[in-house]
Amino acid sequence: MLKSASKKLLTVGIIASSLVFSSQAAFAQTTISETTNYNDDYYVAQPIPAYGDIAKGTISSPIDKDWYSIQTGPNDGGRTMTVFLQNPTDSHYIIIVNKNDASPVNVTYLNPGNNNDWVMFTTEANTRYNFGVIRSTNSNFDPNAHYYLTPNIF
Ligand SMILES: [Ca+2]
Ligand SMILES: [Ca+2]
Repeated sequence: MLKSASKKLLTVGIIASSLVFSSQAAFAQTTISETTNYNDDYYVAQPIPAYGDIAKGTISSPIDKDWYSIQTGPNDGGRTMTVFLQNPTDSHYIIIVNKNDASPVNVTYLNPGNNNDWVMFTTEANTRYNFGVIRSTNSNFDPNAHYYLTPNIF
């Protein structure tokens, strides 16, 4: 009786650890740090390697702009991309989105009125999406506090 109970526990334990391993593999995230001074416009955007990766940077002056980009693949047409910007507590930065050579993108704001900015739009295949992080008008900025920008696709 005792033997079969511990066998069962062992089995549950193995399943639980394989779930942990597989979810870690599925959600592995790379964090890239901004390349200081060379990211102030969309045409020098810093590539984010993969959906779910995190770009980490700072707004270092009132007019600092930080651009990042991600490239969609041939099968990504008609999907939904979200871009989440986690801001420092006392600073409100916003996301600007355009595509390729500054073509406009219609975005929906998912978190209006809150400090973190979060946008959503429908993707086209084989397209470079550019994300600018800028200080919102009249917002404080903190050159020592990081923001974290994450694009995801669904
Ligand atoms: Ca910066
Ligand atoms: Ca910059």
